[in-house]
Amino acid sequence: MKITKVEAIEVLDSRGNPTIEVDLTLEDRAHACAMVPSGASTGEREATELRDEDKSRYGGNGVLKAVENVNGLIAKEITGRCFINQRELDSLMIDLDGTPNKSKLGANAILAVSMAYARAKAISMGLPLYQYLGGSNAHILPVPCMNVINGGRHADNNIDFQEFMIAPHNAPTFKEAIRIGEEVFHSLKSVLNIKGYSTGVGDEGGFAPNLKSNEEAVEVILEAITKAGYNPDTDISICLDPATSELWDNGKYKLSKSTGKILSSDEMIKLWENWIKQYPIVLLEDGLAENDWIGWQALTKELGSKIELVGDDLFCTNKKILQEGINKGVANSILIKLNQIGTVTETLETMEIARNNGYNCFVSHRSGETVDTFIADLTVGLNAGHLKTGSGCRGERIEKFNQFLRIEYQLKGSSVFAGKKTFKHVR
Ligand code: 2PG
Ligand code: MG
Repeated sequence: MKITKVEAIEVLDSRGNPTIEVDLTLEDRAHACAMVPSGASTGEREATELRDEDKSRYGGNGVLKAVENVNGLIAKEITGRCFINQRELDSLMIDLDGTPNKSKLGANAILAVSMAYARAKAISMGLPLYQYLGGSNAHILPVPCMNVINGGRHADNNIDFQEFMIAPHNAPTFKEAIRIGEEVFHSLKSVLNIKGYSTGVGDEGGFAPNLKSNEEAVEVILEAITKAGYNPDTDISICLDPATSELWDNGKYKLSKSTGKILSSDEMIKLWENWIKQYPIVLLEDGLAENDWIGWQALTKELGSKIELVGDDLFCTNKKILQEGINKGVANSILIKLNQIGTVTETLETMEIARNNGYNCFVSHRSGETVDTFIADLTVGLNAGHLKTGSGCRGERIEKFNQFLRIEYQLKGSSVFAGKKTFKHVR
């Protein structure tokens, strides 16, 4: 099936920053769009998000160059051509770019084409996107890890750690899990209200109050869970993404938004050990910084048999970096973000390597999102079992939950809700 048309325009993401949307049509008129998201706390080794750097537009954040790369070079190479599969198209774009981090054409340009092609092909083949991506065994609906308190780079408050998530795992279906999650989200709003805290939300839809300490963020969540009528741990666990690469300063961790304390790598590990003893935490993402590999080895030795340790900035969805981590005994799970690597094919390859080595795949949105729901289909397609895609509000986050509700409905009785066993080493 030939590609007959590919066209990009500049649109906006959830922070009001420009991003790219691609429209792609196949010979049989199958037609699809895709939009790419954008991060704030990005890993150093992520593929390049091409921005115009023209200060007269959007403070330099325009993506007209990326748009032009699609409408010019990429369109010229792929229009009128027939690709055997996703892999062939993605490889062509990787070669066309020719740089190790997609800095010539931009990972945003390449990924938008890659995703739009996947969608159009699925339509052309008469398959739902999750089946196109994962095959006929795609059937697991994930535990939605909902980021109900935002801190770090995602909120202007005094919390150092970026994400405090609830994982409603004790439910028969996704539909029930999301109901429970939303009930706790609303319960948390009233808990914060009663305490006189702000209930304004951060970039990912979680509340962003000023609190007495980082610990208090977990404590108000546990109170909200209980008040909503559920049990912390047996019904709902806690997942964290402190995004500690953002705290890393001269080989130490600086808690500058709260106390200003400076912690060594060992002290940071101790902090997590204590938190895990105290609270029902099942997953810790980027518990140490992307450049603290020695620390990561120690962290994995200490806690790797107790909880899921996810590498986000650490691995950047990059198969080579992941392999390095596997060889060095670092982490036991990887965060999956399509735009960290820049094509659908490379994302699937990284997930395969993770799987083959006993690592979990935790699928993720970005803090700057769009209403594109590709990651929902990716999560079900690859039976990844869990994902994070924001809190209980904000349209760009909720749209992913709605896509899961649609998929669960379509799969009728043949779907399975992942539940608590999806997390590694649950207690
Ligand atoms: C993260 C992400 C998504 P950002 O650190 O995991 O929550 O944040 O998109 O800003 O990198
Ligand atoms: Mg992260």
